[in-house]
Amino acid sequence: MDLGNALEATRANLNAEIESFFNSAPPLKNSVDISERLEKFIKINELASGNGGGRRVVCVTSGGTTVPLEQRCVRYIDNFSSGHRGATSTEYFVKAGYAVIFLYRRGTCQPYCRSLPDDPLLECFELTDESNIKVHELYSEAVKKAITEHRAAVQEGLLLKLHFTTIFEYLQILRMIALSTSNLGQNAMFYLAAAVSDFYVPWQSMAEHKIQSASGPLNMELAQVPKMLSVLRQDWAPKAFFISFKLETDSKILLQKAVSALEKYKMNMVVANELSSRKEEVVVVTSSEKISVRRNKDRGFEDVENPLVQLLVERHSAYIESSDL
Ligand code: 9Z3
Repeated sequence: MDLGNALEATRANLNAEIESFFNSAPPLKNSVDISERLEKFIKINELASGNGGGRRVVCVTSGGTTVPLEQRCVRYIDNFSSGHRGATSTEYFVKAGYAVIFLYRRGTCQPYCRSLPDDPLLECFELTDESNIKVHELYSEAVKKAITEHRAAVQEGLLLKLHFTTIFEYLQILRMIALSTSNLGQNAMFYLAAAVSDFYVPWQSMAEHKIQSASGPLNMELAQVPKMLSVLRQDWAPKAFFISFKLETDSKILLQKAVSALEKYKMNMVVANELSSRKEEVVVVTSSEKISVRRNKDRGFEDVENPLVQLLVERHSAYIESSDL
C-alpha cells in the first residue's frame, strides 16, 4: 500500500469510529432547542456589522466532561477543570467584539461571576427587617457589575450559553456548533479549553443499573474516544481558526506534546499549560514560535487570559487578512 492509500485508509477508519461513537451515543434530549438557538445566534451575528462583514464568532469550551459508568448513572469518571479559564476568556472575547458560544460543563464557573463569592445567593443577599431581600453592602458593586455586563452581552446577541455534562453531550453539541458556523468561514474561531476525556465506556456495553459491590473488585475496560479534533478541523469547520489546549502535570513533556498536537490535528495554535502554574503562565505554540504569556499585575494583566485573548485576537485578524488575499 502506498502512503496516499495508507492515509486514506486511516482516515476512513477514523470516520467509521466517529460515526459509530455518534450512532451509539444516547440522543441529546434538547437537540431541537439547541439547534434553534444556535441558528438564531449565528444569523444575528452573520448580519451584524463587523470589520469585513459579519461579526467574529468564537466557540469557547469550558469545564470537564464526565464518563458515566452506568446508564442510570450513579458513578462517573470526571476530567478536572473549574471552568475559570473558559469563563474568564469569554468575558475578554466579548470585550474584544466577538460573539461567544460558551459551551460549558453544568455547575462550573460562569462568565461575569468571577468576583462573586462561592455561594452568591446566600452570601450576597440579606433579609431586611421587613422581610425584603436586599444586596449586602459588601457585594453591591460586584453584583451590579455582573448583572449589567451579563445582560448587555446576552441582549446584544454576544453570548449564547449551552451546557453539557457527559462526553456524549459535549461531542454532539460541539459537532452541531461546528456545522452551524459554516457560513462564517474564517470569522469563526474555536477555543477548546474544556478538559475532554480520552477514554469512555461505550453506551451499549455499559451496565444499565448501579454496579454492585457484592460482586467483588471492579474490572472495567475503557474504549478510546475517537480523535475528533482532526475531523472538527478538516471536515466540520474547515475554514475556522483553531486553538486547542494541552494540559500536563509533568512540565518536561508539556511543550513536546503541544507541538505534536499542533502538527497532528493541524491546529493554528496550541496553548500549553501545566496544572499547578496554569493561572500564572501559558505557552502559546505555533508552527514557528513558542510565546510565553504571563499574568502581570504591573502591566494591568490581572489574569493570564487577558494577554492570551489579546494575542489570539491579533493572530485571528492576521489569519482572516491572509485568507482574503
Ligand atoms: C486546559 O488545559 C485548560 O487550560 C484547563 C483550565 C482545564 C487547565 P480551569 O478550568 O483549568 O481554569 O480550572 N484545557 C484542556 C485540557 C485537555 O483536556 N486537553 C486535552 C489534552 O491535554 C486536549 S483536548 O490532551
